[in-house]
Amino acid sequence: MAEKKGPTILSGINDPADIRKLDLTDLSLLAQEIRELMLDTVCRRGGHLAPSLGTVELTLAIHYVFNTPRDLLVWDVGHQTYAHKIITGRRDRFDTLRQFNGISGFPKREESPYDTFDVGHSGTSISAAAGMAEARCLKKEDFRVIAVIGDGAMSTGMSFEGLNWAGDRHENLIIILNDNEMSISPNVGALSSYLNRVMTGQTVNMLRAEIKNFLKSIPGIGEQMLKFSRQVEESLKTFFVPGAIFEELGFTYIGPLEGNRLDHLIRNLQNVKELEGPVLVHVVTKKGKGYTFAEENPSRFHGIAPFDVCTGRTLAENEAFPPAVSYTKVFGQTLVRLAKENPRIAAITAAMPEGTGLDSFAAEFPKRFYDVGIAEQHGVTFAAGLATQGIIPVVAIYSTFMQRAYDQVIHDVCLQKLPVVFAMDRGGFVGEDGPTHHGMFDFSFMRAVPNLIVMAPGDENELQHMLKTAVECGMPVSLRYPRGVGVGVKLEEYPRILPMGRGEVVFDPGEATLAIVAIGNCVHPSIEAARILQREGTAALVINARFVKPIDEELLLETAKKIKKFITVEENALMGGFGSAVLELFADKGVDGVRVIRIGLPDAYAPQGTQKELRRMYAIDAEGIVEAAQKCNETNAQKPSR
Ligand SMILES: Cc1ncc(C[n+]2csc(CCOP(=O)(O)OP(=O)(O)O)c2C)c(N)n1
Repeated sequence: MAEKKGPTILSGINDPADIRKLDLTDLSLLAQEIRELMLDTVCRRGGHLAPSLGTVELTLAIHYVFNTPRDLLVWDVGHQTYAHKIITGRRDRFDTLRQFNGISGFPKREESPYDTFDVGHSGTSISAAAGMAEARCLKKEDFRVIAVIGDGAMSTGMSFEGLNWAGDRHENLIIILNDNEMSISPNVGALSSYLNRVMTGQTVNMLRAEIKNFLKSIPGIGEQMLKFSRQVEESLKTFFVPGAIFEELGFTYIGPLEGNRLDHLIRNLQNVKELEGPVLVHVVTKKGKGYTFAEENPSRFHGIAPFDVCTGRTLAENEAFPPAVSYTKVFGQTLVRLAKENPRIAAITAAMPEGTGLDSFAAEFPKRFYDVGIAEQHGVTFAAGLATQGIIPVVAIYSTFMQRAYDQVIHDVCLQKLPVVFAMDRGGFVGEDGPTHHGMFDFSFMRAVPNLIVMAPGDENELQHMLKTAVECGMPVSLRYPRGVGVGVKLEEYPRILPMGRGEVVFDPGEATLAIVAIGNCVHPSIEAARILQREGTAALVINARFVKPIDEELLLETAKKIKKFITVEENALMGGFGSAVLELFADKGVDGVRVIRIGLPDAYAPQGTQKELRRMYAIDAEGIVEAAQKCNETNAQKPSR
């Protein structure tokens, strides 16, 4: 990286208005300085480096040409907005990126007037921008609305819905398609292939060749017509425009533009600004631009943990003793193993083969592996279709993105009792990606669905058993596990089937006066808490519930006969979650005199921070469980005796 010398151009940029005063040379230098700041920050903080490196010129050009924040700039996903953040008054706070109490890695309305829409999930920009354009009309105001969307996000159902709407409304709306041919992994699907043909000029050439062949084949007059067609070649070019698909949908198509060239972008955007109606600007950028490791491996640098700039290796990879294996890895390896034994198992991802750990499955069983693109809804119903034909689909989608496909879970899978397994990674706190990405609702929303079994393993070893149980039970199953490494327990050699709906006592100090009933990754902190409590003189029994549904009624009711104080622990919203299931059981069965304290997430969006910080903040850790137990003891002690 360049040494810091003297005042930089960036140090004088406090607002996009400052950018509009620069000439092209200084703008190019500014782009370089922004990249340096990004690299310097992300290598320490982690984050979405490759997407943000690719959009530096595009960001500068948009703010240069348009009158932001009066003109509204709407980003899709928002993981490519670091340059936008840096030039819109957040340069000095950029070092706090993704940290607890720091600036978000995504646009956030409360952070800046330049952030017009909170975002983190793909495919929202066109609809949100269309809504803003409509509001402009209702309010009789005059400003531009510009949505920036990647080629991956363009493939979501929502984007198609938005295009379908906006193309027919004829409102002024600019959609900038940032095409880098990548989603997180290489992009998939027919739209992606089409864009690729547009970029390489194949569509125009193919059509031209086809027409020429056709003309030649007409006996007698064909050759003459061909001559004539050469004369009208120019008009042919414009007739068979690249991007015709968008033209047909009602957009004026401009492009493909070179998205990492400031002069080219600025000149073209200045023209676009004058156009009326819906416009689609196709911009081609290089993901990871300016940092060789990211250019060469944009998937790896899509979202990266802290890393060494010189080697491109993450700090964890540099450690002599790698940490315990991740849940993701155990999931991926176990599925490969199960699929070897059972040829009916298939795996589906929605654009996240590496993130979900399905890359190993894809390598081993390419014919049984499906990357459907950022299309969670399609992925789930596609799985339902497979299941009707005797296939056992395992749909690996992060908890937060499964929210997209809730109707498909209810209507297409569970209503028909189809044996689809929903493997949901990133259940609970996701960490630095923050509120858009925490998986804090799945126990609640999955629990409510009839025919669906809801389970969560207490550790990585149990994940193996649960996956085997899930693929063999012949029912729809929701299986969630957390982001990150497991607790470090030994992995048994053979995954086995667990008894359905049965929990397990995992810590019994004898003569217990308190029962801690935990689910998923809260089991181990509960055991740790019980050990601390034991030293303090409180005997606490710990139950690994394993199943949110069917809940182990027998174990819980038997326990409630002897123990009158319960603490439930979950990394999920308290509303409708696991603790609620326990309360409902006790209420429905008329269990009297049992005090239940629920630990979990309150009715609020959790902020960003490390998982550890967030667990401390919400007291979903051993310390929090001990505090709850003490509170439970105090309230009991304070109760007036009758
Ligand atoms: C609904 C949803 N599913 C999955 C993701 C995870 N995700 C984040 S970015 C991304 C790829 C986006 O690709 P593209 O829009 O082309 O942007 P690029 O990163 O290439 O700039 C994916 C799959 C998400 N954010 N939202």
